[in-house]
Amino acid sequence: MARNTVLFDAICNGKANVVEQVVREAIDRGDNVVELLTESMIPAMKEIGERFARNEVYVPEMLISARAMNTGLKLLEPLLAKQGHQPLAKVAIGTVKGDLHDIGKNLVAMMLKGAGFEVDDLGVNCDVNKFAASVQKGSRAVCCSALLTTTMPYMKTVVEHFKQYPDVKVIIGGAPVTQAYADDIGAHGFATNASDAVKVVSACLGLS
Ligand code: B1M
Repeated sequence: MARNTVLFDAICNGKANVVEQVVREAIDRGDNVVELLTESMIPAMKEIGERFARNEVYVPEMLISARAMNTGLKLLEPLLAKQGHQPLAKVAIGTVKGDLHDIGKNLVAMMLKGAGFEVDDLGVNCDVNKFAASVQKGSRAVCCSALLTTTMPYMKTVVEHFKQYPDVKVIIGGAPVTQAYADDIGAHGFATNASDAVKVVSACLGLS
């Protein structure tokens, strides 16, 4: 599928009403929603980040783009999440302490739900106690998201904590995170994007 430039521009310019209209029309036409995400919506967030890095836009513009993106994601969520099946396993997901970015984390949560996992979404700014409480309630994997180089090191705190529970797998991801970093801190897995996260979580839990 080619890029939907109206959708791409609407997210970049923070036009939530246009995003809503275009996404609804795409759903009604039966367009491939995963391609809509990967070809138009995610690249728009990348573009806004590049503009921010070049000082062409500032935090308020990033925020309204994020709101526009979330408007589209809410419409896509029911299509990405299958209904009525037995969960494969319960997993916790959260953006780590100090970090408020949640779009990527939300996407990973949606794809995990769509693949049949029961997802305990802990939100943003999660400290290790939040992840631990979810494990006490049955989560077998802990998925950590970080978008800032300053919050990424908190993932090591999470990994260290769960070393005492060898059955609990810690899987990490987010724009600044790499496989080398995951290896360095001893995480069980690293995923580059939401569909990769499904594969990595499944593999770590012995489900694939
Ligand atoms: Co912020 N921000 N931001 N921001 N922001 C970045 C991350 C930045 C790269 C922009 C830039 O400079 N180019 C930069 C970080 C630089 C760095 O750390 N070196 C930055 C900065 C500096 C900041 C502030 C410090 C700005 C300020 O206040 N001066 C501030 C920090 C606030 C805080 O968290 N404490 C801040 C604030 C914000 C907003 C609130 C305005 C807003 C977030 C709104 C929200 O999330 N609700 C925002 C946004 C929107 C961005 C950018 C533009 C877009 C992020 C995004 O949603 N990407 C971002 C630029 C960029 O990333 N290029 C930027 C789309 C999303 C689908 O991708 O999150 O990477 P991503 O998720 C992917 C994968 O990474 C992976 O799968 C996802 C789907 O494919 N993945 C996982 C993610 N989590 C995973 C977990 C897993 C597995 C895979 O677990 C297993």
